[in-house]
Amino acid sequence: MRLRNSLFTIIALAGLAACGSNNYGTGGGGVGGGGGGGGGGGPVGSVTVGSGIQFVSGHNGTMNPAVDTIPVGSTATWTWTGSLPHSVQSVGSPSFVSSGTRTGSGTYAVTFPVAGTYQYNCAVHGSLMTGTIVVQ
Ligand SMILES: [Cu+2]
Repeated sequence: MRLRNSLFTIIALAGLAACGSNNYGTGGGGVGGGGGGGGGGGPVGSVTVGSGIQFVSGHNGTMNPAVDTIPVGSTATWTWTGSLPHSVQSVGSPSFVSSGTRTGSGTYAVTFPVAGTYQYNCAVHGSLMTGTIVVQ
């Protein structure tokens, strides 16, 4: 009887130790997972045109190429800033309707009803200034 009791105690303690170890591991993993989200934090599909020679994703901060992933059927919106002339010019296939060249301010919006990877640049600055909209 006495032996049986102490055996039980040892098993119970071993179980507690394992449990503590598991909790510690889980906590560490949670902290590590928090590092993933860098960037602008704005809505998906919002892109700044300028102020220099650049497209900048308002969502994740990527530039030249500014890369945004949006759901099928949603809209990408480009907003002009700065004093240089720029445009949003679809290149390659699949394509979308390009904007005109404009300077300083204003917006251009395109709705993407079909999935695909849409590449664009600026008609003024060409391959110096690029972006990609991934529709999925
Ligand atoms: Cu440009």
